[in-house]
Amino acid sequence: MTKSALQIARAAYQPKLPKALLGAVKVQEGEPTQSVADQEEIKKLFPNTYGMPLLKFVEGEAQESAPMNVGVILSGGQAPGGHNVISGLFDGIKKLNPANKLYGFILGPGGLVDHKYKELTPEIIDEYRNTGGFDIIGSGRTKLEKEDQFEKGYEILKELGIKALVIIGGDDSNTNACVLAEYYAAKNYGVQVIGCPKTIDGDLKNDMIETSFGFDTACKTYAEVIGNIERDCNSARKYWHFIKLMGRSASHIALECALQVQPNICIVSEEVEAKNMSLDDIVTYIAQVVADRAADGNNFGTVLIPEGLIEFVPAMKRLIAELNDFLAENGEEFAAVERAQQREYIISKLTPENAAIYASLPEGVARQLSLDRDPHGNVQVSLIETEKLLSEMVGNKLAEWKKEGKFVGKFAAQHHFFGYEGRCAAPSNFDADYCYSLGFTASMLIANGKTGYMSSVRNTTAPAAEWIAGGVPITMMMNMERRNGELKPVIQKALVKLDGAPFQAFAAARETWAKETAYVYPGPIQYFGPTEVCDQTTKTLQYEQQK
Ligand code: FBP
Repeated sequence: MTKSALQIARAAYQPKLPKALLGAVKVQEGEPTQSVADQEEIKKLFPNTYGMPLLKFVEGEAQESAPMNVGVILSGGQAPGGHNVISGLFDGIKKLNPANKLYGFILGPGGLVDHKYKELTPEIIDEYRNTGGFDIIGSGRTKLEKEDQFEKGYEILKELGIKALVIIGGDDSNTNACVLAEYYAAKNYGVQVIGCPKTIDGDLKNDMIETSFGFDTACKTYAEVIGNIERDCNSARKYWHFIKLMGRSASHIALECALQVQPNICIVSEEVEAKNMSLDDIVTYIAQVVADRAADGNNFGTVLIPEGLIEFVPAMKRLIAELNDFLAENGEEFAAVERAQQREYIISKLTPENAAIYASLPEGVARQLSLDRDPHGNVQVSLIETEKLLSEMVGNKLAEWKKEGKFVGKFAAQHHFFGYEGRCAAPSNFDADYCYSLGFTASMLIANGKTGYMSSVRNTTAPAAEWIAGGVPITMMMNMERRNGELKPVIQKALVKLDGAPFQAFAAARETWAKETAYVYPGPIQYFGPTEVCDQTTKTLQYEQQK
């Protein structure tokens, strides 16, 4: 297979590990833990895995370790560094005993249920060290949540003599990992389950999990390209660039990119919700910045928009909910209405508040809201081209203001959506080191007989040697939430905190960034060179840890 020069050189990179993991390791137990909320309910649901202590690995004495087989699953959206979690896990178990074997389940959790797997040999692992992507075994979004799936999985785990399963995934996959850990513990099956925190969205984090892997590389990749756009924008001085950024719920990616590139505008969904802003409030805010810059002779700028925005606009949320219900009941009648009449038909059926909002939407978006539905009958919000929706509405508002003499400039927009471009980038040094350490730590949790834990590596703004490796009981991160009409134990999703240091830093600077052209051009991720260029963490982590 032909490889790029970078791929060849990067294969030889030896990821850095916390000092405590370099030699023999022993586990130090901390205080027992509690779930973040709803302690009584969660304790009842997880009698075998609730309340376990926090764990930390420290230097210890070398010990014999009996041979064991381990399984690994990649779950959900790709995130840079997944291959390094697997290579760290592989090296960790081989160090314990060279006879240990690692099996990868193919195409996500579905591979466990359908008994599709492959043994990961040293040759396979070496092909994938420090590379992006999840293609070593593939990923998938099958949810592991039913007893018959757990039993099907157990059949193959037993057949392969697998003692522990590592599930690399986001909040939902780790919730399911915890339920599986509890189930196997209750049944005395002797299979441990360990989770690893993955998602570019950055919304799986808490006091003990400082960041999910992949967030660092994905944001740096987007920030590079946004910086390039900013430079183009500042050179040609004729376009407003509307840039949508992945992150299906939380706005961490948009916020981190804003901190890196200092755009003229960044919308943060969590703020929109907290301030009960309408779509028109957002459009007016953007249009005002455009008008103010135009008054200074600057008919150009950049706007960052988080992917999940629409669902955080309270009025849009209500509209979407009514549309979902209405079309679920009246889908056939709607389908029979002539295409040209469909918009009017819907307007006539909605409550006045929602009808007014629906009527104000550009044709394309209104159509998307009434047509594109997922198999559960819900609108596919991620398909809505929010960047086009906003620029069109801003354009309309500016045209009105022009007539009133409130806008004197020109407005021409370009649109971008950055998501898939960053999810499989070659991991930055941070993600390469962090992921390798997470995988290695998972092997230590397994060796110490632990189950229901998430691998944790902390103190991540310090040099890797000073990182703290350990384990966090997954039940500690849980609370009860309503899902599909039922109360369920789930890991609490971490949204952007409006009183947190990253948002506060952004809020303090945004007025200046709006008016002035204060762009920062981060350039591409550097894999070789001085540590201050190659090993820097995200701004989010730096602000959160105030370094
Ligand atoms: P995970 O939460 O599974 O890590 O996936 C995150 C994500 O990349 C979102 O940012 C995005 O909305 C979604 O996946 C896209 O999903 P798909 O890969 O199914 O198109």
